[in-house]
Amino acid sequence: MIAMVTGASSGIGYETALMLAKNGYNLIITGRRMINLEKLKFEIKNNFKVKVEILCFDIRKRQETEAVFNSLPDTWKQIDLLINNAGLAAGLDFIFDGDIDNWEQMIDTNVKGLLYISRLIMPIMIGRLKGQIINISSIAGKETYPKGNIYCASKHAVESITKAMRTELLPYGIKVSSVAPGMVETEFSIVRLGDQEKAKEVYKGFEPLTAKNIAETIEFLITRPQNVNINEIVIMPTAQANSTTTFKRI
Ligand code: NDP
Ligand code: 8X3
Repeated sequence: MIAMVTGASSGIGYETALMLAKNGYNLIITGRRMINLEKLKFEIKNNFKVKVEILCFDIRKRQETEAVFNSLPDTWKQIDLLINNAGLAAGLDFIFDGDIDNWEQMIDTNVKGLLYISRLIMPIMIGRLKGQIINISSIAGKETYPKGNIYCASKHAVESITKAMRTELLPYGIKVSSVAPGMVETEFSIVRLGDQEKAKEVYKGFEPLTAKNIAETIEFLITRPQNVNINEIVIMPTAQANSTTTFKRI
């Protein structure tokens, strides 16, 4: 069995790759930071008897994405499980005040990048009449909160694309799900705010989700019997009711 995890160089993707290795999947791990991907490969190789292939590329770049994927040997292209995880939030500003470069980065990564990689892999799954795709959405794909605007829009798009994939891949026996977490402490807020200290403040006074919590949720999805598909899961920290209501003890 072969799984591809996009955005495996940190956070949810990193932990998901470890969980999949534990479940016996040979892995294609992707991201832009080669050093992190090498570290993950080393950790997997030290702990599990599975093969690991690194694909280092920027998912926003369509031609680069296609060329890197096409460079894989045919055996590696027979992907059973695709975890569309690579993504980010850039900035936290009102829409009337927003940084258009940030908007482009979020749309290009979270929406277009997810589509580029899926477009390469879906025909292979269709040809084999099997496969599973799990798209990492967010509570931001279910709700829209102030200053979340374009990030929320990009994750609403992920929700919509997930539903389209599930409908269109139905005749081919391919399972499609989305996982929509609330706040998970990863590099997410460091990337969003561009500042380690400000990022720490986001998780102060309550216990956020961990990347491992999300990997375990994905493990539940991939271990259901063949006749069962979980369409979507919303997973929140116990202290977070929705995108704007978090109970903090500070
Ligand atoms: P991290 O910042 O820790 O990880 C993000 C991953 O995405 C990294 O591996 C990064 O790799 C990759 N990535 C980002 N941009 C690109 C790009 N242009 N090309 C290739 N890879 C890219 O954050 P999380 O683990 O938290 O985020 C993973 C997913 O989970 C995202 O889709 C995020 O929106 C979603 N999510 C996160 C939540 C949270 O609170 N943390 C909650 C809900 C959803 P590299 O930098 O090496 O390219
Ligand atoms: C990340 C969670 O609430 O910051 O998707 O949008 S949130």
